[in-house]
Amino acid sequence: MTVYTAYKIWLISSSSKCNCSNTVSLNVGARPCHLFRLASTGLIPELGNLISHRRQPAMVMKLYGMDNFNVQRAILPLFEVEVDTEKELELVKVSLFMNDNLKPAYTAKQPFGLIPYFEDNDIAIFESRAIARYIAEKYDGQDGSLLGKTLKERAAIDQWVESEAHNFYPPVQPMIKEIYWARAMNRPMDEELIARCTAELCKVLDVYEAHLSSKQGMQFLTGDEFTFADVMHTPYLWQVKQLKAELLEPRPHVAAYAARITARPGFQKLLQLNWDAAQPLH
Ligand SMILES: N[C@@H](CCC(=O)N[C@@H](CS)C(=O)NCC(=O)O)C(=O)O
Repeated sequence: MTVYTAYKIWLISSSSKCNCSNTVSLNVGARPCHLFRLASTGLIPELGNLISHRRQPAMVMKLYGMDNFNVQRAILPLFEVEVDTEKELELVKVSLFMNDNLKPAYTAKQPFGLIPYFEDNDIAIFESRAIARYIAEKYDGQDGSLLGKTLKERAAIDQWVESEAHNFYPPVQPMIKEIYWARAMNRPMDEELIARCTAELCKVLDVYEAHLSSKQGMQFLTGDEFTFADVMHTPYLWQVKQLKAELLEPRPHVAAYAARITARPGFQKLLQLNWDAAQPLH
């Protein structure tokens, strides 16, 4: 059974049409996809109206940022569910190199001065994981689900989502950041920081290696299906693969996992996102 064992939908017919009210009880283990399917039959016109906001790209979504891994994490779900990002996503460039993130026009939106920041009509969100979850929820069920179908699946997904934020990200982020900034500023790397982060990251990757090898043929973090937990890990694992491949070599299951998730068409398309064509920040 799914989390949603039943949806009880009160369809109040508009008084201009009739004075009655209809109660429709859907005992279908209903998830949003069931509602979409039912709506598409046209049997209950009011249902179509009720959920139409989830189907219509009333306005394009706006993503503020630049080519960056936290930014990638925020919108990878859009690419996984194959939203037409050329039509439905507008990019606004916030360059960290130009300190755009500290300009009042940006901090008025994102008070911590960090990228990314995201808008969808009247919904405005900062924090990449919150943005990603919003997108995954918005499109949940249209073409499968990144968020899991059962309570058990969702619990496992959430566990690995949290593991990314609290175990994987803390050592990997400063390490990758230091590599990029040292290159961009043409200065020597802080080797002590790199060594410290590498040592911490190795311990974390050992846990991932043990987990991914614990069941035969385990493709993704929670089993055979790519989920939101894998979305969370993709951009920084891609960086580890690119810049610190020697950390993956002794961990074959993590190496295969990293290869698998970063080869997905959605992520490969996301890597092509053209930030040069982004609008400037006003
Ligand atoms: N927890 C935030 C972190 C965002 C973050 O750290 N962004 C970095 C780029 S990777 C940033 O904007 N740094 C600007 C600065 O530190 O001034 C999120 O996930 O959105």
